[in-house]
Amino acid sequence: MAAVPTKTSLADIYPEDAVESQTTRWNHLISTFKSTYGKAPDFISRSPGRVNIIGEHIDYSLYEVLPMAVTADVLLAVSIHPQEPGPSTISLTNINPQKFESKQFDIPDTGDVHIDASALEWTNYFKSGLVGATDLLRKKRKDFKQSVGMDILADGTVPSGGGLSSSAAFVCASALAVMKANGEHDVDKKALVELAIVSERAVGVNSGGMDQSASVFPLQGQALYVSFVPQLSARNVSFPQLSSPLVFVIAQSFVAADKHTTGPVCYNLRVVECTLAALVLAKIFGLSPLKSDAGPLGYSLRGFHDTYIAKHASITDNSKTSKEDFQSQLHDLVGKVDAYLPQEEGYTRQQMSEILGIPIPQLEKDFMTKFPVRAERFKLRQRALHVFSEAIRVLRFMDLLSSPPATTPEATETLLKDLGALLNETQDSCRDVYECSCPELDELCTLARKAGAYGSRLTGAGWGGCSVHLVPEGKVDAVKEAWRTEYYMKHFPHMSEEKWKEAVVVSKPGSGSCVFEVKGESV
Ligand code: NG1
Repeated sequence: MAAVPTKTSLADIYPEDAVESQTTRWNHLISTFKSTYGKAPDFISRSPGRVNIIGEHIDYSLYEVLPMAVTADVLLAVSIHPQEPGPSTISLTNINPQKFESKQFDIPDTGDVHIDASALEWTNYFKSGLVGATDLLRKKRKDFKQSVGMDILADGTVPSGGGLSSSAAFVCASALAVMKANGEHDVDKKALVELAIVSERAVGVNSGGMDQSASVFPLQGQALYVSFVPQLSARNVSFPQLSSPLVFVIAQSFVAADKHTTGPVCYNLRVVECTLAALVLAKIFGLSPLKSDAGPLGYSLRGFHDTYIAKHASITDNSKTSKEDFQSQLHDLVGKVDAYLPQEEGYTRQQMSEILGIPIPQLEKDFMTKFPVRAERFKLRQRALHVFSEAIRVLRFMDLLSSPPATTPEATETLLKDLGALLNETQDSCRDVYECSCPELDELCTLARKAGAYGSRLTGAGWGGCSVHLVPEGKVDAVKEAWRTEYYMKHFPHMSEEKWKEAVVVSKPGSGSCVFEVKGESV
């Protein structure tokens, strides 16, 4: 079991060039805590945002993804109340109280907390971490009922709706804070990730599992290969040591992508489409009833894939299949989708009901009620094509990262170009097949490539938010300049210096969640 580490130095948390500015920020958090609550915090729980390098919109179909943690994070400074009978009180304030209003609520002595998912409250993310951690503590300790009370001051630098997964960072930091405040000193990373995935679904998003994994697991300087089959697991991945290093630049589109309001036509609809694609394919290939799995609605394209292979190739545990064979299975599935799900215009409820032999009301109840969707047609063909081809790209990207080290400048250039080409293919597929890009993200990608990026694509859910670019070290400034003059100045002519700093970040892989024991007045 790997436990969430307890750190005592910021140098163990952030890349070298960020330590100075982070020290100022952390000390400001501690002094604001003192002026707000009249005492010092007992500890700070931290969880970072992430950028997904490759593997977009396939985590909820249970295919592997490759994100990395970023420096931007959520910090929760916490002081624990002594345990007393009766309700316990949670006070939540934010370092930015104008934007995030202070709140207080009681946890009744039953220990159960209600979350109103219809209200867009920042404190809901804390509550969802609290509910998840309470459940876990109840499973661990028979006599555990109710969390202790806490005073909390939050400071988040992951832009919300910016595609860097601020919500997962907040939920993970919250759940970790609750565990720690209730006396858990060695919080298992995997248990924390699993509870954060379930918790985030309580706030109305049918989340995959990539973000929570990328927030909790990473070791500094490494990306993370996350697998969901046969169970959630993650492996830290080092980038190859090259004469010119891999530099990822993140650029905000500043188009807010609010998953909660757009869920019924964007994110949650994609989850429904992928789930139904799995069921329809299973039916077409005589594999019904498909065994239920860890997909958010109980079935996944990976579940269909493994079942198909079990039947046609007699492979009972496909997670042990070699990467080469797995890729050729995926190529075969791309061909099958092309031939057997021909309807470019999508499938109506009536058509899916006929294929599956499930009455429409049942179909709606099983797959469109928990997370409601608004759609007349469901694009099963396109969604399945994207998922299988994106799963192939992740494997090809991993192959390139682990290929024998490039020793000459020419070989390095070829490797970087090949990696970039895969990012570009992902962008094309997200834009044209999965339909999760937007004109602004496309524009950022086009500008970056013109200015010399090897590869450019949206990252995260899309429909706005963030983009990620693999850029030659010597061309970072040229790419930034192209965006500044041709994107940001055009779309946001009055952009402040501060916003500009937020807009573009050169990101090194950062470290995952940790607890920091506060001793004294500063860090
Ligand atoms: P964002 O919206 O960027 O945090 C979402 C999902 C991920 C994954 C990506 C698309 C949540 C919390 N996160 O990420 O699990 O599906 O979209 O690859 O729902």
